[in-house]
Amino acid sequence: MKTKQFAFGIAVATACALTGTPSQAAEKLNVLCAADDQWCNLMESTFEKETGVDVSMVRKSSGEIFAQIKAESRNPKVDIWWGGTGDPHLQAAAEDLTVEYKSPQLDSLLDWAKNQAKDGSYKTVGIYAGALGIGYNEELLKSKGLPAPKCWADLTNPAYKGEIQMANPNSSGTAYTTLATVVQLFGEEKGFEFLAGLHGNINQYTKSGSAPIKAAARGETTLAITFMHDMVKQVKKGFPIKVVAPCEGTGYEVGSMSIVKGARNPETAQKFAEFALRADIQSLAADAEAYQVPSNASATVPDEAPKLSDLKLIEYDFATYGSSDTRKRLLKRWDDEIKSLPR
Ligand code: S7P
Repeated sequence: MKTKQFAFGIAVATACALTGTPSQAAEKLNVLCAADDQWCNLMESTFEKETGVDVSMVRKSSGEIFAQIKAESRNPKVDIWWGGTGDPHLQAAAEDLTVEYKSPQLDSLLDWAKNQAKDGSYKTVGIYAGALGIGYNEELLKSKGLPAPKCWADLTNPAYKGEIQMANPNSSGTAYTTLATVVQLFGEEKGFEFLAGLHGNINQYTKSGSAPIKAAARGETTLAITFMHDMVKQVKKGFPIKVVAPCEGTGYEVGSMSIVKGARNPETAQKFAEFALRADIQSLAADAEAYQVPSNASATVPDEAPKLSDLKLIEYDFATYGSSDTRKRLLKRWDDEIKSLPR
């Protein structure tokens, strides 16, 4: 991206020097993207091709994006935040870091996407959904003689010591969804007891949410906690990954999009938001091996997308777990009581 911009700059400067006319600056857009790189890149190139806008797209994890937007709030450098779990988008809305934008396409969206917009006072909107699960490398599990997990509770079995990987919930939206899910499933005290037991079996807390299942695919960890659609991607690539829907039920994300308050290119950000909500654009996700359920009711749902209606989904309380107080409190409690425990 940088090389392209540089080359473009030289070409324009040379043309101006020859003709003596001032250059007309290309429309620009700064996007922070929390989906997988492949999908971020596809969105960038498709939007650039369609509109001629010069997009700078950077991939980061959801918690990191929230922290960056908050840190830059007096002098925002980002125009739009596309993708990533919905809770930090809601927190950004509540902290007035993002702006209200009611898309004319709202009525074309599924209820969970509209509810996300309502919960966030229309400062955010749902773009896709996906459920959490447990994934494991079947060959590694067999070779180590380990039992196949069926439930969240199984993950505290000491037989799995050093065999499980998940992300750090401070940086990763996936891992915060995991934390909020177990608290909603088991209650806060029991949920933290579960997390303490799980901690004893964790080999690494990664920065990115999908990293653990990629590591399982490569044989670097036996088990991983991630979104099921990220597991399906590895299965499709031919890796021996098994996807488990935990027996107690599971949480899910409403992947979201928000326009940053004080964005330098607010109209172009709205243009991108409209582009990202369109059915034809959401239908491209499978081309980037992204298997979430799209929010536009007319978009094509990839055949590979785990069917949310077949899963025992909890009634995830997005308003509570995306609120500033709850998210800050749970992350602090996780840092104080879980992360610091010996392993
Ligand atoms: O890979 C796609 C996906 O799982 O990544 C997003 C998630 O927030 C990843 O970033 P984190 O590192 O913050 O966990 C999800 O929204 C998306 O479905």
